[in-house]
Amino acid sequence: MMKIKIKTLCVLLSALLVLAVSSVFSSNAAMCIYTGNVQQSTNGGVSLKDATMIQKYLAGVISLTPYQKVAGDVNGDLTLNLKDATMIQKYLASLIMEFPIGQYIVYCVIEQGALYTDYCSGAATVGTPVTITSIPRGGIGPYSYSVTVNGNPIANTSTNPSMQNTAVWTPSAVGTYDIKVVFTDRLENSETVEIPNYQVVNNLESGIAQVKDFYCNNISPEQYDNLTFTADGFMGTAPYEYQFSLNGTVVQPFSSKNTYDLEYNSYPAPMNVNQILTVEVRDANSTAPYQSKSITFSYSPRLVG
Ligand SMILES: [Ca+2]
Repeated sequence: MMKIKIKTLCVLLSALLVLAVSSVFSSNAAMCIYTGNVQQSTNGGVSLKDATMIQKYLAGVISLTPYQKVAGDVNGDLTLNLKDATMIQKYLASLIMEFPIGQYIVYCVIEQGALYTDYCSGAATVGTPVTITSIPRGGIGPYSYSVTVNGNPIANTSTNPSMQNTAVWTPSAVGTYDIKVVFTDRLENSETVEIPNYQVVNNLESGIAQVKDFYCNNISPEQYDNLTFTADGFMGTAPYEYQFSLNGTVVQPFSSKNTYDLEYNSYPAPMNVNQILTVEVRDANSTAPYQSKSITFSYSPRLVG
């Protein structure tokens, strides 16, 4: 017995995903996995052979690709076990009409998302715990994260790779560091993001406001991604005010708002050319010199898959 799903539905969903302008998903090559279709039959159908393949895999008789394992996890508990084989049998016997995970998974290729620290380069001092956050785009989660500094796994991370997208690193010496995160999705596809030349200093001048962090939600934007830049001030005297400039022109004057939203239709032309977004931070004593940080970014054409 084989149940064949309507493939056009999945194709349609893929197309809708492409049309949905979102910075969470990339439009690059939207793809589809038919759940239950462990044997990868081209019509996307599910048959008894799929349940049998899971059983053989569990018995160590055959191996399955990561793709096949995701397809076989029909109950969506992130593991492939006998429950999935049984559920496929129930589905074929029409005891259930659909799988808990749904009949298909639409996804895009894994891509660089965001990578940032709660102390930007030059704002971290020796002995300060620095939280490194990375956010992948695309792929199929959950993701695992391997975080290294100068090639060494972070000591206080209990497991590396870890399933947490944050890691805490406490620099013990002044210097320049390379922070690197490799994230891997359930299909075992990986992407690497990196902060090179991260500066750790001995101390900061406490009397004036400093930029504690400044980051963008997307480090490899495409044509129709909306971007959000976030900054935080510290030192000096709170509260802080923030002013944002794009390529030297003020686009958001000083205010308490610490984020700047760059809508995709406000991108400065042309594509693939470096743009510079600068934040200035001033504290309650605005006579103090403003501290500034910049992010250089560019955006590429959206490739419609
Ligand atoms: Ca499962």
